[in-house]
Amino acid sequence: MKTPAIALSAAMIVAACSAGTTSNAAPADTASLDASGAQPATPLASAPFAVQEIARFNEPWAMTFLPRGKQALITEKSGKLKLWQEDGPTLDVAGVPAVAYGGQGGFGDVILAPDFAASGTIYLSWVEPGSGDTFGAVVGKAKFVPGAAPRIDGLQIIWKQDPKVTGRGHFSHRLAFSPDGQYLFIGSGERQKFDPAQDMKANLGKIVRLKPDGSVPADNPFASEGGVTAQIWSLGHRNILGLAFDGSGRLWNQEMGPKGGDEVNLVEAKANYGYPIVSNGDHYDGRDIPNHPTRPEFQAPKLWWNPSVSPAGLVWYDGDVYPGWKNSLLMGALSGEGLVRMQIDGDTLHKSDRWDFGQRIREVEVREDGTIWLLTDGTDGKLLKLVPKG
Ligand SMILES: [Ca+2]
Ligand SMILES: [Ca+2]
Repeated sequence: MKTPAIALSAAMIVAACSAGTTSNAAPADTASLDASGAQPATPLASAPFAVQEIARFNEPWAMTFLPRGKQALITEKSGKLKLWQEDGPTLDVAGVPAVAYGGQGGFGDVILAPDFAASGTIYLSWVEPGSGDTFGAVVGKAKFVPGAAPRIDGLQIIWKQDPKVTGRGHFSHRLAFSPDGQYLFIGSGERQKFDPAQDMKANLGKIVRLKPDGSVPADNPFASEGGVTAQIWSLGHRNILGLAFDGSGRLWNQEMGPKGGDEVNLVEAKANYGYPIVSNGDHYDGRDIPNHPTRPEFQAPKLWWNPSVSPAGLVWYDGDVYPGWKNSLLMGALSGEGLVRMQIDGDTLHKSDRWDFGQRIREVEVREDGTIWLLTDGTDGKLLKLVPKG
């Protein structure tokens, strides 16, 4: 969809004004920007932070801080789990599974169990091969054992993508626990196969909801149907690369659209987000996919981007370190080479900032001290700290 010239010029004025603002309230004239696919990027020079390089990793994919934030676990796509230490060397964590590395696949997400302080349990996702030339993402839990030679013990697979299919794209395999610690949510991509996102006999193109041991909660919306259908929380998703709960306990996801149409959605039980029947993007070969407004029975995104920014990573921010950022969602961008901030305003999201890093951002995390840390993409991927400007 072509952006009307009048909307774009309004967007540029908003972007120019937002650099110096410290207000949580979005000006009324952001409405046209929020309702369009547009969001101009702002140079880093005007950002309320400086960017500090901390360390480098080989194709880092995801990270999570350990309690107190002096250490972090970082996955590398080719199959390593690293323990980064602020006051010590970065160490390899032993005992990790073999991963099917290639295309978009390999090691995926890493998160802490809600009871990590007592149990040491972590959750990991990765890609495993199936029969023939097929692949699928899996999720496992294990105990993290710290020390000079850190390792994981008792790795147990608790979930698998079903069915395994050919190709090495759109695994998603992003993980998030509900704030009450009772439910594990998994983003499961449609594996570049389109129709599985609407197929209730496949758990591809879905967000699934499990108990921490991988069993299906009795109150899942399709629990009575059994099989992988019982796992499904929401459907019609494409390639989910970020899940985050906000302070109200609501789940948000971002997902890559096809050619255009990247989305941020408010995730609701039983809701159908419409892919591949509708998208504000279109097929890469130029064939049309009807836009969301043509089929109001599907849940429309709260925000969307066209051209694509290629979202990666999503966190909810509630700190005070960067003025005016309280109650925001922060999302990395791969092709968009930057960081997107979205202010939450009730059920509305605003395109509040888009900072131009000139580097593909793969992952976003918040440390206990309220500072934001990023991973850049690629074989010389960087761990970056956003140091607030005084
Ligand atoms: Ca993370
Ligand atoms: Ca379309």
